[in-house]
Amino acid sequence: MAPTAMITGITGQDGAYLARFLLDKGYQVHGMVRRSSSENFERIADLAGRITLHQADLLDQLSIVNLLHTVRPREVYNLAAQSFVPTSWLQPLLTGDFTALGVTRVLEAIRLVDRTIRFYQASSSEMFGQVRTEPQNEDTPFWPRSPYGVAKVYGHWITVNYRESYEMFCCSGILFNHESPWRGKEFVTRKVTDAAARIKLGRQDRLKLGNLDAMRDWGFAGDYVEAMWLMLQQDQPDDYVVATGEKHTVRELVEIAFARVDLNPAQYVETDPALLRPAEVNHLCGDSTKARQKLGWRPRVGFRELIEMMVDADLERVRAERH
Ligand code: NAP
Ligand code: F7E
Repeated sequence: MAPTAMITGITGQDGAYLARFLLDKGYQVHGMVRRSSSENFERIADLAGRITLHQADLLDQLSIVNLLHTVRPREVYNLAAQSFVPTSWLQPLLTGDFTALGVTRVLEAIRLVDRTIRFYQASSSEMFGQVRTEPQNEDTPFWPRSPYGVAKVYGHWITVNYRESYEMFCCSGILFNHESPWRGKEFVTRKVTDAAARIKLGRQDRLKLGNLDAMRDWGFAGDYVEAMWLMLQQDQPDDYVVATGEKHTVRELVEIAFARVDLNPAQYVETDPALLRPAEVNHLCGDSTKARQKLGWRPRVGFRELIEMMVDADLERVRAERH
């Protein structure tokens, strides 16, 4: 019989890639979506009929319990979160409720309904924050720099705790930044690739950015969802860093994106102090040796290829827009 998976956050970037990955593996895929007055299923629209969506909310314990009773999955991937770092300063309590306590609600539902369900938690390199050592691996101490990062540290440790307390199969994937043409437009990669496309096509004049010196270890989301799945196929649950091991500045990202459309960024890009963060994560670079050795995982798409893929997709999308 086909294995069944339940994805929270299926409408997000990673949910859309993971749903396709699991369908290709022969899974029955179920997704949890929250109620909204207007549907926002753009990333999974073409999967209609192949996946089953259910209304529930990370804020509502009973809805998650009922969902697991109905679906009875073998695997649960908890991808839902308030995931935008700047919003976490504007809405720190809501971020804590979704991104931290939401994890406990899913774990409690699993504990009540079926403790053999395998659980994946979407942890983040933002937990390392003000990094102590480089590159960061599973043993690097956490020093989160935003309410989002703090909430993810809670989510990570509660996942470890349910594994240790109840012998549940709980894994925490500490994923470094991963991007794609489906990345939300507020994140810096997509903001830049979308702007490069719009400026090239005469639909935008300027691009305002914050800290151009920030460095990130950017990979491709399509590669990273494979690591999530691999973690749940092992004999023992564990935690893994997933990263490329290369870091680049926001400035380099801008240069590659604008070069792709033959434009000089100096003519269009300006910095705006309003986009600087109250506390910045200046640089991150991951060491995914454990994932490479134990899971046999490796990233396939490099940084330049990723940014060029995103610019090309944005050019196509902007060209197709009516104006
Ligand atoms: P995303 O595009 O922002 O998607 C977030 C998802 O969470 C959306 O489907 C959203 O639904 C859902 N959600 C938010 N609040 C919810 C609630 N109260 N109840 C139910 N669903 C809710 O994020 P992503 O980039 O795919 O990331 C997936 C996960 O990995 C997140 O937990 C993120 O924090 C984590 N992560 C991401 C990265 C990265 O670089 N992408 C790196 C490390 C960790 P709506 O469509 O209704 O808003
Ligand atoms: O910022 C700098 C900004 O918002 C990256 C989330 O998926 O990855 C993501 O969090 C860097 C920061 O991602 C702008 O200051 C400069 O240093 O794309 P971002 P993030 O904050 O790293 C982690 C792993 C997650 O877990 C999160 O969910 O870019 N930056 N200028 C800017 N960033 C934005 N957004 N906008 C700018 O104008």
